[in-house]
Amino acid sequence: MYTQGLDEAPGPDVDESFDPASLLPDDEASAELRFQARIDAEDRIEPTDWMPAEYRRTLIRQIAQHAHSEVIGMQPEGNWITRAPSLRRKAVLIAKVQDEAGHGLYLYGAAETLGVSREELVDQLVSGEVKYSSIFNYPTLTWADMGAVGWLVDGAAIMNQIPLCRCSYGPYARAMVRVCKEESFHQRQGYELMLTLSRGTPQQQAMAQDALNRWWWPAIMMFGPSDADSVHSAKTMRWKIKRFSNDELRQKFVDVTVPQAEYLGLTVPDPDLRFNDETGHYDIGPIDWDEFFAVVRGDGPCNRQRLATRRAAHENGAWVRAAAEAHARKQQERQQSSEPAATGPAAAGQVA
Ligand code: BYC
Repeated sequence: MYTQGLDEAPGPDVDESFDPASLLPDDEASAELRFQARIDAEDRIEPTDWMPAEYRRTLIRQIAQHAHSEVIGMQPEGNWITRAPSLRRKAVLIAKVQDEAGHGLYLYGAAETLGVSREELVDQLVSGEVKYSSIFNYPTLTWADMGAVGWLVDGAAIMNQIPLCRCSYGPYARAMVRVCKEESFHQRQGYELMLTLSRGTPQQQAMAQDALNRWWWPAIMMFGPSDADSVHSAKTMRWKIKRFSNDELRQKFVDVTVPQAEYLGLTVPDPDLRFNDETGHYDIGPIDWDEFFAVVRGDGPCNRQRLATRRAAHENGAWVRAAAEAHARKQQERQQSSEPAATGPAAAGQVA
């Protein structure tokens, strides 16, 4: 509560020489200063270290949203496993979807180190209280979408997540290393699929173009609201959870992806897209923020379906969780009953 004043970057009418930490009780203020000094020195914060309550809350929010995104993110692709056009494509897609499940698990594990339980987080997801990435509320209509999702969605994810490998919170940063390696495989398989289609028949080329047309703007929006509207960026960047702002990452993504589209012989669906010689970056047309916020609010094309599917999977899996718990209990009981009774000097000492 005392730390709320530290949450926001100073507005134009704020005296910037004012130190909000001066409002905190002495020991808490100095703990905050020491904490920020560790962050500034690129030290890693570990679960047992002191941290401001707001840092903990922010990490739980971001890591949980990330975990939920991975879990919900299995649906648009899982939808195509039975319709993959060859055994090789099916095996690759199954592996990718399994990877997303694994990412969700590492991330729930990382969130648990902050004192929240996985059950609590999962309950928040299935009750629809919390967010997951907007991108997974769009439908995958054709096989080409498997290429576009891998190329663009995993491509955007990598751009966002590579800097998270240097996040100030140790368990999140370490989880991101493996996640990024796997995302890199996902991006390449998506691009290779797009390349195959774009070197194929006119119908296959048209499918690839149609998929790019539908996934380009949602992928651009994945990076979140513009910096001006990003409520969390100022503090997460000060705490080195985020290393780049939403707009910076979006620009990096555009700059690497446009030449990839050109190599495929596909057209990015943005009539305003231009390379700007002065800045050395691509300029893009206006983003439809009304669409973004509608999807984030729950009114995207597939929000209700995604959540209903997740909820049903959770309910249908209740017996598996109950069986796993019963098995763990039995094993524990067996272990306890087979442990030799304590004897000898140590036990004698305990009794004494
Ligand atoms: N969709 O202040 P801001 C994946 C929310 S998984 C929905 O800029 P922040 C993958 C934001 O949460 C992809 N909501 O927030 C998986 C906040 O709402 P709350 C997910 C969004 O946190 C399977 C509000 O808008 N990746 O890649 O500083 C297969 C204001 O935003 C979105 C991660 O989660 C969105 N797109 O920045 C393939 C990475 N954007 O919480 C791929 C980790 C923003 O105040 N997360 N919001 O109610 C992050 O890096 C950051 O959380 C974000 C947002 C850049 C996403």
